[in-house]
Amino acid sequence: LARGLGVVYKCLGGEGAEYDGSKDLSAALDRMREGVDTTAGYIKEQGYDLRIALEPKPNEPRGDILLPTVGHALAFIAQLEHQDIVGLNPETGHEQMAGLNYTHGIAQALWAGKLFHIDLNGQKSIKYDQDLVFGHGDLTSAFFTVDLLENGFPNGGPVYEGPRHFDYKPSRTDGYDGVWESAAANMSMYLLLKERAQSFRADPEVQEALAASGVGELAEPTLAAGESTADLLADTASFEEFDADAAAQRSFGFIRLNQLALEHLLGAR
Ligand SMILES: [Mn+2]
Repeated sequence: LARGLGVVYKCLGGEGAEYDGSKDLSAALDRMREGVDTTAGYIKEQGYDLRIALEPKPNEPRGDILLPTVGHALAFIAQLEHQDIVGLNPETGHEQMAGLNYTHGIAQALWAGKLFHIDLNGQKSIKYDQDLVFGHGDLTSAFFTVDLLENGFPNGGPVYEGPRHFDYKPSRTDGYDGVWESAAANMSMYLLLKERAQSFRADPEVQEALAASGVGELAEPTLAAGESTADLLADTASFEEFDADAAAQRSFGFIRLNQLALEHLLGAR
């Protein structure tokens, strides 16, 4: 399934099982690996400008789909011969059907250089695949998804440069006009959240709260440049003389930071 920008093959979203005794899971994974590698090898052999993006999903239509989440798919890709042209197309609702955090999922795919494409939509917790308009499910999660896609990680790092794509279904209760209106609603929600996320990042109070929460400190490596594990062991400040009580005095202010995010999301700032 060609989807533009060299991304193809929204695949393996339906292969699974109802009955564990009916499957040899090791052989099933071998066959999936063979299938993807054969296709990827053919793409290279023909010189096509195509890449493969796997779209994980935990269930539906099968009771248990193989490669149910972003994490499973990343581990599968690491076993491939042609892993350089195989990545992910994570869908908002699919991760949320597994009770997982979609923003965390795409963040790890981005960190691994595997976020080839995205399917944005809305889902209300663990149930059937709803494919609602983006933002019409978990709105707070949608805000942080757009914040990551548009503003990147707080301390820099890989940036998503692929299409902003929606995979939703118009509601059966809407008429033909509603099909177009709901398609526009996805784009409108994304642009509204983009404006809100930019307002969040630009707020000096947010910048100060991010610093107080130690978000910048996360970018500091454990070992300084040139420092060895022997140096670390010799440094008594990191264990023997570490003052746990003093460290426990620090308040990280995560709730204040989250409240600031929600106030920006609601347009109260
Ligand atoms: Mn999809």
